[in-house]
Amino acid sequence: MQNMKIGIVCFPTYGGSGAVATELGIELASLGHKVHFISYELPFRLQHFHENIFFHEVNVSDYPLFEYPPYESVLASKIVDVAIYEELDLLHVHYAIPHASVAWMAQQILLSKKIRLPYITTLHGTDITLVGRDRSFEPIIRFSLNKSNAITTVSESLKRETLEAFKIDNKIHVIPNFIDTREYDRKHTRCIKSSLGIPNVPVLVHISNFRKVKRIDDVIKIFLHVRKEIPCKIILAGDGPERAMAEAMARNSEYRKDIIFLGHVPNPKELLCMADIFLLPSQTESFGLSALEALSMGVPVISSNRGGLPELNLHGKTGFLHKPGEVEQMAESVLYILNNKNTLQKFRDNARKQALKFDKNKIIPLYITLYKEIISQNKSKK
Ligand code: GMT
Repeated sequence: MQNMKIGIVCFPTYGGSGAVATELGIELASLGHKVHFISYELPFRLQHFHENIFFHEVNVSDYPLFEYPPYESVLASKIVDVAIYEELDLLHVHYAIPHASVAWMAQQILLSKKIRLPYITTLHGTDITLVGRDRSFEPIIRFSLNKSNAITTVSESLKRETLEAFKIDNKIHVIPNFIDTREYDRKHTRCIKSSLGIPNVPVLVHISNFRKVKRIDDVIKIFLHVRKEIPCKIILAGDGPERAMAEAMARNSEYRKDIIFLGHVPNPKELLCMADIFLLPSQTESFGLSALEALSMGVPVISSNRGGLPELNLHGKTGFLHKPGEVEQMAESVLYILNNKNTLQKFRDNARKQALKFDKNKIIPLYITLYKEIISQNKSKK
């Protein structure tokens, strides 16, 4: 099959799904495929000019008549436009809500013009959590998933959860998150702890969008337990709704000088290269891309044991897993690793070895194979 023309719809802001969608697009483009990103903003990881990558902005005007901007309708029209004029072979949407239902709408409009555009939906987790909280989303998610030409989830755990939450007739393909292990390599990253005024003490790192699901209060609690035992620092990167609460916790503590809030960092590896431990005590993670980034940089991970995390973080090898909220146990695991240089080195080596299993060169071909299968099925229907 010749080079493909792929449309990618994703949320552009900070977050794992946008990162996965963008890195996938960049890799496909580097292999010669034409990639058309369709989103309301330039995806945050699309910082440079790339050959074969095109961006189509979904511009929702503020009509005084509407209380809610008609984002879905504008997106559907944009997909139709791009599909016709760029002759897309396939559309890949990230998130069922609202992208899968919009993809179906666009597909129907195109069909009325005798154009068949297959779409693949990748689930990243929050759709399923959302439905757990609000069943009113169930009909639209179930419908748009069953109408997808293929569904992928980022872990076995998310596949199980999806099948439990919805009656799905389609096959679900598990394609985990991936990483460029050559880029995320401690050996090739110039790292200067002193640039953050950090003396030679262990550094704990947490990176997220500070949503409630990340349990940022637990991150601070774990650190305070560890800090009582040994001198160390923690760097928290990212921003979001829980940041003010976390800052208040830090400011009220006697160790406030050891807790650094950095805000958004454009390139996590520049921070992870300073880290001795990565903390991810989330209530759940469908995969945990930030933990994979840490492992690839040779940083052991102390995480919760929910969602897809046990598929990535190996208990007693690449880090430790505990139930959400078990902050003392998590702190003990941090101390166990930090208290002995050889133990830390062993965990670092295991972390790197585990990350290599998720290298982009192993995972991206899984998407390409699926794309080709769906495109050729679509062509045979014509
Ligand atoms: O973790 C977040 O809050 C961001 C979220 C997103 O949609 O961008 O991440 C989800 O998708 C990532 C990429 O597949 C996964 O690595 C994250 O584990 C997942 N987050 C959750 O399940 C909470």
